[in-house]
Amino acid sequence: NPVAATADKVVEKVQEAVGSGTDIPGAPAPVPPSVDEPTRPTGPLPPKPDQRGPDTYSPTGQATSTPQDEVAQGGEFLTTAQGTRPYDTDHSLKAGPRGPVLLQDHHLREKITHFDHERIPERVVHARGAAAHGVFQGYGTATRISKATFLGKDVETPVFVRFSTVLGSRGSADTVRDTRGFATKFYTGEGVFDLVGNNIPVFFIQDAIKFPDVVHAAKPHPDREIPQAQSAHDTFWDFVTLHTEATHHTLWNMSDRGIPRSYRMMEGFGVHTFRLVNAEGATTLVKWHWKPKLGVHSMAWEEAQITAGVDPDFHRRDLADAIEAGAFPQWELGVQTFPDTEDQLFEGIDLLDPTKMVPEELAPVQPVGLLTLNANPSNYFAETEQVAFHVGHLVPGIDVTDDPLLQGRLFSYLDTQITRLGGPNFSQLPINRPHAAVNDMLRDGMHQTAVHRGVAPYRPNSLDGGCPFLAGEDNGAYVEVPERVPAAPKVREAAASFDDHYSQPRLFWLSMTPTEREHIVAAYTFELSKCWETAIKERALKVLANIDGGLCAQVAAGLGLPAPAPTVTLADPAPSPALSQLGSTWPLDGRTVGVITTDGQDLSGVRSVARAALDADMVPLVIAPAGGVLDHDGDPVTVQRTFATARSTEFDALLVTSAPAPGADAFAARDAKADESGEGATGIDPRVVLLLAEAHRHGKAIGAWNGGARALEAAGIAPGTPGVVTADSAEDGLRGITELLGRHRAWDRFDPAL
Ligand code: HDE
Repeated sequence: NPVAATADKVVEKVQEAVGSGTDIPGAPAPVPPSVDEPTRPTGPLPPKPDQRGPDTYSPTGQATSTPQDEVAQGGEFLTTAQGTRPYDTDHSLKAGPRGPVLLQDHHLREKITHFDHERIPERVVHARGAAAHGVFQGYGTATRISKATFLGKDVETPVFVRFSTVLGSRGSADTVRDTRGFATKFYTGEGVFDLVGNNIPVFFIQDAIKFPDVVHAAKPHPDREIPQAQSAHDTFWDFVTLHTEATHHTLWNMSDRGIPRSYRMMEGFGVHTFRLVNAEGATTLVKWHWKPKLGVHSMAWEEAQITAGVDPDFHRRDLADAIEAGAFPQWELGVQTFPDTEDQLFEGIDLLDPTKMVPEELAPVQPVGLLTLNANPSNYFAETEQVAFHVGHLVPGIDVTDDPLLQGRLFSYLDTQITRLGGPNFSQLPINRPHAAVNDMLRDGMHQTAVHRGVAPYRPNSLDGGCPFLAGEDNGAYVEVPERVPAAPKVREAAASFDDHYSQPRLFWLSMTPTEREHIVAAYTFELSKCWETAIKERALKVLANIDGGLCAQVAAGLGLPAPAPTVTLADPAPSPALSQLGSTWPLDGRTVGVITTDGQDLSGVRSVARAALDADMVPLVIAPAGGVLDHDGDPVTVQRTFATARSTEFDALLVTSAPAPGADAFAARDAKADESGEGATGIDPRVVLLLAEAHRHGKAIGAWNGGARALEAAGIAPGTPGVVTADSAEDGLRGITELLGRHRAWDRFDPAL
């Protein structure tokens, strides 16, 4: 009887799963439950008005008072969302094993329904991000200008920092040419302060009302939804050439700043001017800066493009790996300070215009604290995805200015979370909860998780003791600076000082080294070549002519179009050397050194460079033909990358010992063929040749020892090329490339076309 057989199977399953019978027909006699069902509350109910639920215990031993986030994964058995233990989660409840699924299967419906709603809308911009926890330590140097207690000397404040690209959707690649977000949530004792900045100190537009327009233009075309995470398309260039205030930000995007090497090697900027207020009520205007301890570094454009394909999570992985390895990234927070004058100009620069920066040579960045990222999130969705930043999250001592872009942002960030996080209670999500005590009168709403007490959420009231009470300044109240608002007609206009769209782009251009300028020319040429409409390219050239004739002429040559004459003539501003990324040396922490070897080679050299690189806080990765371990000398060396998985873009430097000799691997046959034809026989694995050739093209440090020079030769790398070291031992090879690594690349060897 097949039905009876099935019933027996079900019983078996139940026995297997729960270990004891239930009232299923045919099941063995029930074993008494391990915990007695309570028949009545164990203690008296607490009296009103407390109204707390009884402190009972459940039969599974869970205390009902345990906070929900702790019980989410409590207990050893799988349960439904209601805490009931299903005996099977792999089969729907059916009328027989081949029969229809029953509507009564709550477990099935709950599981599928929850899954159907697992995704929330991605951020409308900055959708792709990576984040980390950390700590901010105040130096106390800012107390003169701000009463914010987290800036006080040695005050330690927990932080959560989210880095992001702007244009791409959540699954897009990290290494695209784009602005990067740098948003920091400080959980201060006085409430949450969010510093929601970017890695570029200026913005595309001067008024928030244009934000939907610039984003519509920069996002993929609405008909076919391409290109993803790119600015190299018609609508972007149409917008930025018709709104010439975007010229400055676009120039930064086309520079190396648009393709950072790592989130750890990026500056951050608050962009707008903020107003700080000290204990005496005196105000100072400031611009926020994050300065990375590792310096500012970028990828080469070709590297960024290759990486977007071979490792789209490159920046995310880089950040997480560094933190996991204990190489905690650090930034100094600094401020440029300006007197809070009525005109809010500094050296003729309008401090309310977010398309302008103030050169550091005119207003030095003064350090006020240190940020250290020291822990990775435990759950991407709960933390990185659900974190909600807002420029309006301010603490006493920090206030805003009338920058029209900032003013619009003060509305937008709260508004967007209501759609994205499904209601107004997102600040109750664990990652968004302030560490300061919260006692608001906000009630109810979607996803309310607080069980508010009392009957009078208004004040004053005579029923709940009049609480909560209002703080005065003495108790840390946030009091807006009573800034005087100019008596002026209501207009939809910008100040005349906002009309200068070219002097700062020219300043940036003049501050670049020749190599950096070559990269900018190449980037404009690439992006504009991707545009379809000639009229847009021609308009872009007109904009470039106003920045610099040489820049315009070179891009025009690349596009095959005539270079127009400038329409604006400007006196040359003094360059700001601080804007250039080249010319300094930086710590080597976290730099990746690939050590290319094969079994049978100098393993003791490999071991010794790996150890030396680790000791110097670098990351050595052994690259060999196949995975596993190399152990011909009895002391095994673990292989981290194979010739198939290694790509040059992952490495800041390469060291190579003798690569496979002819006949030693699968490529011997190919070489043999090449031998017959008398061409191209090298005996070197072509993947090693590619690794070395790419690293060489991208100006990376390369060292060879123990016959490794043959591999260099196969890759067409001439001995004595700048940044290439041939050494007698592995240790000498490492020493040779270390000095170069601090300067990031062998710039004199760098191919400008990349
Ligand atoms: Fe944003 N921006 N933005 N932005 N922004 C958002 O908020 C907006 C601007 C920045 O990691 C959104 O929660 C307007 C400048 C970062 O979660 C949204 C304007 C700067 C992040 C929004 C700007 C930024 C955002 C989308 C023009 C640098 C990611 C999702 C007035 C100073 C934060 C969200 C994170 C995110 C609006 C311009 C930085 C829609 C209206 C300038 C780093 O609210």
